[in-house]
Parts: sequence; structure tokens; C-alpha cells
Amino acid sequence: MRTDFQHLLIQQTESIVTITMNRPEVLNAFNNLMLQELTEALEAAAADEAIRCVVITGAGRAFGSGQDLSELSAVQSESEKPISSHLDRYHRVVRLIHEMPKPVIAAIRGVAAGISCNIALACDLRIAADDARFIEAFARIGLVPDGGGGYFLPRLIGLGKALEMAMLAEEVSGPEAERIGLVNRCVPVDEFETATMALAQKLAQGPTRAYGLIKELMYGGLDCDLAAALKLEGELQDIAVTTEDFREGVSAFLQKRRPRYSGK
Ligand code: LHQ
Repeated sequence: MRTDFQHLLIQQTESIVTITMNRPEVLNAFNNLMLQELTEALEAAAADEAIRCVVITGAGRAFGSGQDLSELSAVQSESEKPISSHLDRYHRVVRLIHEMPKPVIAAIRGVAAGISCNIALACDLRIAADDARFIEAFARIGLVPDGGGGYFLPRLIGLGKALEMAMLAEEVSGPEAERIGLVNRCVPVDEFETATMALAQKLAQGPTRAYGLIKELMYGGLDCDLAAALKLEGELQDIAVTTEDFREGVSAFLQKRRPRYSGK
């Protein structure tokens, strides 16, 4: 994967790639270039079979502060297109995360506001430091949640809490985010990096094909009835049983040893 980005840091450790959004002077707000670079990095991570887990995080004291508001007028006047055509670029990122057949973790330190918060929600798992601050900042400036927030937020924390976060636009701390299910786990700041890498390593050493199928099953099951969900389950299990990892999982169990998953 290319590593010479202007606003991203890329670190690859064995089969884990960590993508760090790197505009700390504006709390990693998205300008057009960072958005374009994030899209490119995610496309590369999705296509690279050697990468079995992706971590998205922010440099410095924040995960991200959303759209760079100082660039908004430039974005709005861009060939007089509606703002939704700018949002399409964010939607590409959301869909890349959602659809890539491997786990994507958001690792959140400090503030995650606006569309940065919602990109974290599109990831499969979220780990937060206890200094994390989640803000659906949109209503503070008269906007609706974008970047998939209207889809992911009520599904993760329920409609009542989602409306509260979206309308009041108040900060939700890391520990509170863990309590309401907005993040999977919240850890002390000084354990954050170690805990993030431990989680990424566990996933990177797991049955990657099954993880991709689990994404399809869980996300596919959100919007269908039981009959369709059971049909999908059967189709995906038909694929899972053909994987090397399934054979390895069963052999390891019978031989009373830890499995060594190849991800194939
Ligand atoms: C920033 C930003 C920022 C530029 C901090 N931009 N500089 C909307 C419309 C259209 C299309 C696409 O999508 C969107 C989606 C969105 O994301 S809308 C929501 C945009 N984000 C916001 O409204 C959040 C704006 N930021 C804040 O409210 C605060 O900065 C938060 C609560 C994030 C952090 O507060 P503090 O920890 O007190 O930090 P700070 O405010 O002092 O910020 C540090 C610096 O970062 C500061 O610059 P300075 O030169 O004074 O040090 C800020 O101006 C800059 N910054 N967010 N989004």
C-alpha cells in the first residue's frame, strides 16, 4: 500500500494496517485531500489479501472534528452542485468500511465530532480511550447527521438515545459511550494503544473469511425478516464450510491445540 500521503500516516505491522488521519492542528478535520486519501487507503486495504484487519484512528488529541468548516464555503460553491454531491465522497468511505470483507476498527482518542464520529460508527468495532468525546455536532450548526449517522446511530444505541445525541448534540464521554453501546470497550488513555493493537491482533489472527461473512450476515440481517435472515445464514454457512480456516478450526479443536488461521 502507498504510504506517502499528505494527511494520513500509514503503519503496517504484519497483517494489520493502521490508518491515522493526520491534521492535528484542526483536530483532524476533513479537507478534500484527506477525504480523498482516506478513500484511496481504504480501497488499497480492502483489495490487499495480506491485510486482515484495518484500524482507523486520529493523530494527536482527537479522532476527528468532522468536515473542515473553513473549507465549507469552497465546497458549497464548487460548480454549484448540491452539498449531497460532496457527501457522496464521504459515502464512498462509509461503504468501503461497511463492505470490505475484513474487520475494521475505529480507535478513538479525544473528540470524534460530526462526520468523523459517524465514520467511527460505520466501523465494525470501536475502542475508545476514557478521554473520548463523541459529539453529533450537526444540530449545533443547523444540520442533520450525515455520513451514515442516521442509519448507524439508532441501530447501535436505539432510537431514543440516537435522537437525544442528534438533537441535543451534547458530548458523550468514553465511559458513557461504552455503557450505551456506542463503543465496544473503553480503556484508560495510557492503555489505549496497547489495547487497540491487542484487539487488532486478535482479529488479524482470526478466521478472516468467516469475519467477512459475519459482516454480511449481521448487516444483511438488519433489514430483513426472519425467513430471509435464515436463508442468508444458510448461504453464508455453505461458503464458510469450504474455507481452510474451518478445516483448521475443527482440526485444532480435535487435536486440543490453538488454531492457526491462514485467513483463507
Ligand atoms: C476546526 C474544526 C473543524 C475546522 C476544530 N473545521 N477547524 C457537513 C456539511 C457538509 C458536508 C459534509 O459534511 C458535513 C459534516 C460535518 O462534519 S458537520 C460538523 C462539522 N464539525 C463541527 O461542527 C465541529 C466543530 N468543532 C468544534 O465544535 C470543536 O472544535 C470541538 C468540540 C470538536 C473540539 O473543541 P475543543 O477541544 O475546545 O477544540 P477547539 O475548538 O479549540 O479546536 C482546536 C482547533 O481546531 C481550533 O483551531 P485554533 O486555530 O483556534 O487552534 C479549531 O478552530 C480547529 N477546528 N474543529 N471542523
